[in-house]
Amino acid sequence: MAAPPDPAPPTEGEIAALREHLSRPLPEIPVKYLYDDVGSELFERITTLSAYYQTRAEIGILEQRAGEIIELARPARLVELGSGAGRKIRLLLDALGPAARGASCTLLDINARFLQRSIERLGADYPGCRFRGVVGDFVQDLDRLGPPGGRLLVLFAGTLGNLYPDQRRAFLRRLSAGMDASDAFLVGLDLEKDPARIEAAYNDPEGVTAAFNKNVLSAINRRFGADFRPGAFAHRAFYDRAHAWIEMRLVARERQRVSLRALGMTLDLAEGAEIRTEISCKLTRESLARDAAEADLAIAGWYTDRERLFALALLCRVVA
Ligand code: AVJ
Repeated sequence: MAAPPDPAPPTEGEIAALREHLSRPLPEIPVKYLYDDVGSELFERITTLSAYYQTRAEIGILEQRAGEIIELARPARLVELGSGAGRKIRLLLDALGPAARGASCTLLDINARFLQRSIERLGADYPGCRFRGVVGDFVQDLDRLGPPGGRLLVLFAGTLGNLYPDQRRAFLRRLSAGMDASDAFLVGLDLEKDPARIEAAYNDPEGVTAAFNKNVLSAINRRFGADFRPGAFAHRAFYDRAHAWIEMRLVARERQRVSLRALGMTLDLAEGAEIRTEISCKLTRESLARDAAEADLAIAGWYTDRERLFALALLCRVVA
């Protein structure tokens, strides 16, 4: 299959959204720009770091409980949001067993190259299953996931936590509105815990998370004709107890002016000025149940690792 084309130039909507984010009292860069080719590779490296417990914990739960989850959901179709390298979906496909033959599996990811690679590899390893790739954003492109009925929708890795609480509730409402009684939603959640354990996972001594964070500036340079100097920024990640989220920021090491050609904008930053690049909310069963109820969803299955670091929740529509 031919290499995916270079991403199209930014749309007016993308330009307006970035301008709005960078113009906030605390300038921000939308989290999706962390996942260009370099960023997606760096995230794969993060998942192998000893301090980053989330991936190991989630895979451990899936290895133990995927059979139960499939038994409960009985899906004819799998739909994964933010599929990345496509490693975890394999554990669900394996749990489907012979039923994987003739099943269909749709993968949605913001990175076309990663998506194509996953589709090719999965297609080779699960010959009877029909794979389809959708390049898109899991928040905006829910309507491109096919009709309701018999689907297990999946969002792994704690990626739900990248949404602000109001965005999370809106996302769950929209997702639920597109589901019927035979659909289910499996979501991975990083759980609230000792802040020191969380902060260690985002401040690894290997410096991979710092590189992942700074790389977003190179991605913005390429996509929007900006002239950020990643070396002129320091990585910062800290736990915000009030909001129960970890936050990544970039701190200006010196006073600087950045021009963003595509936005027709310059950004003046004093030494020590910060740009927010990611939040990652940590949840509890109770906080998820509350948000789910608002979206006519209920927790039908709750699966955690022994240390209760991470959870997988199976949500189903509340049928009146
Ligand atoms: C893939 C969004 C779940 O928030 O933990 C890893 C991304 N950021 N290290 C997370 C991430 C910094 C990760 N998610």
